[in-house]
Amino acid sequence: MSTYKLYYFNARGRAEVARIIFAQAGVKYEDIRFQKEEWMSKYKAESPFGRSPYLEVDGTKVAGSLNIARYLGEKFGLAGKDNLGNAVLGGASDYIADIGAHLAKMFGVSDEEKAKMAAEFKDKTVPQMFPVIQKHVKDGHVVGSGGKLSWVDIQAYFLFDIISKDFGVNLTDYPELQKLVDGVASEPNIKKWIESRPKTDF
Ligand SMILES: N[C@@H](CCC(=O)N[C@@H](CS)C(=O)NCC(=O)O)C(=O)O
Repeated sequence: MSTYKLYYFNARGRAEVARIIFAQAGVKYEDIRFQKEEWMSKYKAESPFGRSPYLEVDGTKVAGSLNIARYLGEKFGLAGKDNLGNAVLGGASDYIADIGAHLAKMFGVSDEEKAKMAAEFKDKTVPQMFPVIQKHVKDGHVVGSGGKLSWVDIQAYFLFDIISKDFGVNLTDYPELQKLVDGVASEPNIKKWIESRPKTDF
């Protein structure tokens, strides 16, 4: 049995998909959370590329939030139905990350600028990108897994849940995405984690 340590700020952010995967798989890990000061004075130098999150598996450090999610998904049976399925899922993951990149740009800008960017995201990006990703979701699962829960469903759930709650995007206009979000949120292990996880601003 491997030993896992996940390092990130005390936030959901880019580490939360990995945490939800651990919760779903019922696998124990150390959820190491630091403040900005500790990041700068200690963890940044210890991380593989000076960025977080990073995951330590039996002493080996792995970087990149989606790379970590894919590694854990494949290890814990939350992956594609075969190699080709993994590749199909990977393409959807990439596109979902492109949607998420629009939100990441809103960090650290003024409130006024953020409001402008959020309105543009809701009015332009969502109608452009949501119909495209929705075509790759069938019966509440991103295509590629053979109709079962995958790490990309969890990635999609995490992002679409934020978009609907914090950006006022009505997912009922995108029924497959709504079904995916509801399905992932109602997985018993995930539900338990969401109810019990540390409360943070983002
Ligand atoms: N592509 C990377 C991006 C990692 C990243 O930008 N992490 C930020 C936190 S969300 C970070 O480490 N910032 C602190 C720093 O660069 O010193 C990933 O997805 O893991």
